[in-house]
Amino acid sequence: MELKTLQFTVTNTTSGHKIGTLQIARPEALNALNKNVLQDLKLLLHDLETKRELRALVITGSGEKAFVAGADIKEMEGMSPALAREMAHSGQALFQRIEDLPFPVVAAINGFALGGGLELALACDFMFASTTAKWGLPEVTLGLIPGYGGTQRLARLLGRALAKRIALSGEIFNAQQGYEWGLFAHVCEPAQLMALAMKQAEILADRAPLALSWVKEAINHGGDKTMSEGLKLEAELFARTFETKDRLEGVQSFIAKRRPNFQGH
Ligand code: DAK
Repeated sequence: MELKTLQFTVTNTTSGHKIGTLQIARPEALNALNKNVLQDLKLLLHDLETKRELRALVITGSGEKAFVAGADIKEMEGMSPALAREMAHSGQALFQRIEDLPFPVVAAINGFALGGGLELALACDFMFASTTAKWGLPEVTLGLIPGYGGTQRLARLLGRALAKRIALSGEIFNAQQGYEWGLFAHVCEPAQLMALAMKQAEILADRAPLALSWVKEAINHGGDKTMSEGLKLEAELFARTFETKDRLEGVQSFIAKRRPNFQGH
């Protein structure tokens, strides 16, 4: 698989699990999401979904200035409404596949995360940010609205009032504001960001993989249901853990006072 706009590497943790690092690699355009990046993301996702060997993934941007400075504005100039609709549907489907990956995905925000860049981060499970992070949904300053799921995910994550404050103003916010609003799980110095995100990924990689995938499913899909439907989904997934070998391994390792070794079945 040849990726022109992404750097993807797999490393083994000290426990022998595989974690991936994905860097959006168009530093000359502050990693803006053009057609090539979206195409490469599609290829990579297909590979990740079919191989299913990763236990966690960290997504970041190349260079020191940006995570992703948005969808590529230069590609939008002559776009027809029909093409824009098609792009929105295919981009949304792509980001949904990121959200639905069966392992945790951490976004490491190393600078600008604007528009489509923030939307990409919102499809991840949570975000670590460096003090240099600058984030927001400036689409309205261009006469656009977010088209890759931003209005929906941000409102679900922070509530409607904050989502409107952010998406209607088009303002650019700093890392501290993101932390105070609960968007960023952690803020650190730029030099520490990748090491901390990788350490977090390593911790996640030691957890029971099926349990992680079902926590994601319960939170991501339960949140769109009524409380009673959400609880039903949780009970169903909880019961499913009792069909797994990892559930036995977890309980037995606790009783034997040793570290569990989860295999993902
Ligand atoms: N697209 C294309 N190129 C970009 C870019 C972007 N979003 N952001 C930066 N670049 C390019 C710049 O044009 C410049 O290229 P050259 O001029 O050197 O060729 C290079 O990256 C370096 O940027 P600057 O020289 O501007 O760097 P500064 O440090 O001075 O400024 C900045 C950094 C982030 C403040 C500035 O670059 C900026 O304002 N960038 C645009 C940020 C922005 O508005 N992002 C949101 C874009 S709207 C859709 C779905 C979703 C969306 C749209 C459509 N459909 C389904 C159709 C989402 C829309 C968005 O994301």
